Amino acid sequence: MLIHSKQNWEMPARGITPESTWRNRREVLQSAGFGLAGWALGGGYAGAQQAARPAGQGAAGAAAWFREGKSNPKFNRQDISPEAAATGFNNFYEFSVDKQQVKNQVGKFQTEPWKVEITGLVNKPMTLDLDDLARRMQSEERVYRFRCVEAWSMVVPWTGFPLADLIKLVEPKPEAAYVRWWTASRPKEMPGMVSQPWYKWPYYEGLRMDEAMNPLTLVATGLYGKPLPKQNGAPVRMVVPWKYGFKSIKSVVKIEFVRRQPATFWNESVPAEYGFYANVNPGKAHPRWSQATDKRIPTMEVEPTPVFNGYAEYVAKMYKGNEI
Ligand SMILES: Nc1nc2c(c(=O)[nH]1)N[C@H]1C(S)=C(S)[C@@H](COP(=O)(O)O)O[C@H]1N2
Ligand SMILES: [Mo]
Repeated sequence: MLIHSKQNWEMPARGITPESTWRNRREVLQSAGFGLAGWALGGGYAGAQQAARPAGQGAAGAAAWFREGKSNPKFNRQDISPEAAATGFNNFYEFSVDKQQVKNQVGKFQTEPWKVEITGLVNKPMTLDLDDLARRMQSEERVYRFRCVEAWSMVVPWTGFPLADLIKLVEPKPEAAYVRWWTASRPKEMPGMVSQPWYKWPYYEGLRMDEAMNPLTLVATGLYGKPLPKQNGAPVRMVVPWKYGFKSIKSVVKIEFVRRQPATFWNESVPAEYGFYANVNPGKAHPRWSQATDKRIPTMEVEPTPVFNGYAEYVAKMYKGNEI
């Protein structure tokens, strides 16, 4: 992200999978009502998904705990990125800094069984496994724009539930003002931890309590109607769509409610370049590049970056304007 001057987000044309390859054959066959034109014009994923699978029915071959959830029409879009882009072009430094290699380095990563410990300033600390999460939380599908600080973007259909629902379950104490979380630390399964010992592993992130409670903040367990692939942060990750992608921590094992603003991985590594808040702001350049536009993966089409990544109506009221 910061050490390499070469912009490795430049995805070579040969790395782009044609739509016909990534599209699931079963979905194609079953979505007779959705012709090729529908796919090409956008909306193909959601449309075919609805036609192919009644709501609530799991994707074929999915993990037993996984519940797909209904599409939330409030958070839907027609410009969903190809699945192969979202699952083949990843930032997950525990495995590799090469975005197109992450998916080839996750083979040893054991994501089931999995436990998430919730601790700190709460009345009901608890440890939940994937079945508990699926049983106690109501999942839905939301299509969010995703904006990396490196000036690329995607549009991704996540399956998940609002973090606020989980927070209500554990009953934070009044003095809990921030939430922090950690990624699993498994050097034997995560080759990037070993090859890059200079980073402050394990990866850690956090939010202010009102940000964590914001209805947009999602705990994701799936994407494209299936359980999260390992390279996207299986089995459970955060998605904070109005902030730069590095706030959306992957493969979370621990959540803690605390009094003070927690340190975060990238802010502690390079404070001048990556803030705690990291709200998407096209008007504020990164020290080394403009944030005014971004490139959509995989077409590399340049688009203006919207304020708060397009979610100002939900989040602008939380800020005074001096948070970075
Ligand atoms: N544990 C962990 N979480 C992480 C990262 C990481 O390196 N390690 N990278 C972040 C960054 S910089 C981005 S852009 C997103 C990428 O998510 P994606 O691969 O699902 O698109 O994950 C974020 N979460
Ligand atoms: Mo990122």
